[in-house]
Amino acid sequence: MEAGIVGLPYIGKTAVFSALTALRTDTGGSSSAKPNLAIVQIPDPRLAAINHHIETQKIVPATMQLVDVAGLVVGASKGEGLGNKFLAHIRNVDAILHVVRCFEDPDVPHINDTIDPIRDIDQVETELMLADLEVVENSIKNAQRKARTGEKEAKARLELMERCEAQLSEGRTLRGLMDDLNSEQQKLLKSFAMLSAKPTLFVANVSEDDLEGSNDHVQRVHKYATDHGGQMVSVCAKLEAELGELDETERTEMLEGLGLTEPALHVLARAAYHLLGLQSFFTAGPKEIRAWPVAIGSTAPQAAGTIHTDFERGFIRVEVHTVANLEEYKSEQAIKSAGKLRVEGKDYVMQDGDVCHFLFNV
Ligand SMILES: Nc1nc2c(ncn2[C@@H]2O[C@H](COP(=O)(O)OP(=O)(O)OP(=O)(O)O)[C@@H](O)[C@H]2O)c(=O)[nH]1
Ligand SMILES: [Mg+2]
Repeated sequence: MEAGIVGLPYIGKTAVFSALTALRTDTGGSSSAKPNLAIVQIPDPRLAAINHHIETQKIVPATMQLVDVAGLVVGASKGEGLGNKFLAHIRNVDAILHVVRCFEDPDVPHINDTIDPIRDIDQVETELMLADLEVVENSIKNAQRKARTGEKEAKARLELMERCEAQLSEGRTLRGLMDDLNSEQQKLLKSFAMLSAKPTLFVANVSEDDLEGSNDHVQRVHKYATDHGGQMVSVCAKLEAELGELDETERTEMLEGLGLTEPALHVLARAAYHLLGLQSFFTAGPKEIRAWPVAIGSTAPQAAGTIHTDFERGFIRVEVHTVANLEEYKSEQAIKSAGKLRVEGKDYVMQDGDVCHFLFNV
């Protein structure tokens, strides 16, 4: 699973990417077509909470893959700039982090000269929708041909594509259509990898003097996100980059000085993880305490399969408790003695934060 950072040129995408990956990538306004790829760790306070009661040699957080796509220019859907190449990068991601410039800084030029996040969002989303419209129109032609021969599957495809065409013609993203579709149609639409259908998180890149995001620009992005089937997180990429340079103690001091409990970046990383439809379960032992990513709604055998494919095949049962159980009873032995250790079978649907011991036979 992979999230992609998307937005207009020079609005802080690489700054957000670098901060998230703690890489010191040079942010000199690259706009190259080669995307930057990185693995991002998902900060999770529950790992330390587990470690408070279970000693271990190492702690391994969950991760997700992140791509820094170069800036999208107006006309990309018609091949402007490195248009089609950019759009192809976006097509491959499972979710979009749409960075929007909300900070004022006369030293940093803006491609549209003024700061207006809604205009910027509109320009980017229009390119995505135009690219989708092209796919939709071609698919309609194709499906019409096949439907004439009585192919049932083609009829369903035609009906869905016509709905997509209507939605896009009204200037609305396919994201907004998802909820109105039945599960079969959703699955079909996903198979087309439409750009404007991808789950989207708007990342408002705010000024250092407006960390709460109370200024007008941020409020407008928030409203837009709510009205257009997206979510929003605000971060100050510049400040996050500075925080990343500090050691643990200095960072805590700086955050306290700002009245924050954790970097906004942590909030962003977790939001992106959820946007990808992922949640974590834990394994904990003397060798390692580890968070594992698993798709929301996965069963216990599928979760076991993320550790090792053999574990899925040979799954017998899983013993489960929670971080809250551990905090109350202080040890896994005590949880068991209190009768709170659950034993679940192959139909068990994993819950976020389950601490697991899998039993399997290979
Ligand atoms: N004041 C201020 N400047 C920022 C902030 N975020 C980024 N910048 C500056 O804005 C400029 C562009 O930032 P980048 O991160 O390279 O922007 P980008 O969107 O990746 O640009 P392209 O890859 O060229 O499309 C750099 O000079 C950054 O230092 C911020 O939060 N505040
Ligand atoms: Mg960049």
